[in-house]
Amino acid sequence: MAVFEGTFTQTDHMRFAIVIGRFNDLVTTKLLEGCQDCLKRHGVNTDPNGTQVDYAWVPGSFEVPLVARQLALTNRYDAIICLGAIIKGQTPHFDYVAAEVSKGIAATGFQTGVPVIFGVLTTDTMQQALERAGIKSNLGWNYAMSALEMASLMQQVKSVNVEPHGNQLKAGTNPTLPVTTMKSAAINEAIVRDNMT
Ligand code: INI
Repeated sequence: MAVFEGTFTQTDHMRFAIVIGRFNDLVTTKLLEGCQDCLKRHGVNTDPNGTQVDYAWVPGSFEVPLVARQLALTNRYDAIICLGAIIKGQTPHFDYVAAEVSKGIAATGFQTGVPVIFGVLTTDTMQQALERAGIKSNLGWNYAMSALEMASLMQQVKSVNVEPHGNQLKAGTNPTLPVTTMKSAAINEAIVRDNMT
């Protein structure tokens, strides 16, 4: 059997997209700098005119998942890094934006099979955000590390051949559905049955 683990080398063939929210750009531009620094030091050419990294600026964090998804669907990228800064204000806006962004980013990864990195800071104050974007540390660096690791890991996992035995289909089951989907379909049917009785 095997152990799959991402590496941080052999990056010359990798392609990334970085989606950045302009809202609180004092913070997001710093996260972007941290991200670029990390990618560069791992051999990635971060020049927007180069062949390895594309950049997309959006108005705020709320718009990040939509653009990330569209980019993921192109099949052009090994990983997508989403950067934003959501800072608690006097209104409940923070909670709405934060909830939608985190769900949207997670869904984008699941739906497309492309690693999508959650690089959106959620803090109570601007001071806390700045501390995480360069004053104490720069989490932009960490987000880029996650992107490198996931890009490498997914390449390995995708290259695994499907075994003819193991998850074998039983006679009479729908061969067009993956086994996991079949299981959840069976669970859904059971829930519907239970609710009807
Ligand atoms: N966008 C952010 O990225 N961070 C915030 O803190 C924020 N707050 O608090 O309002 C924010 N709002 C804008 C939002 O992301 C959308 O751009 C806007 O609502 C238009 O859809």
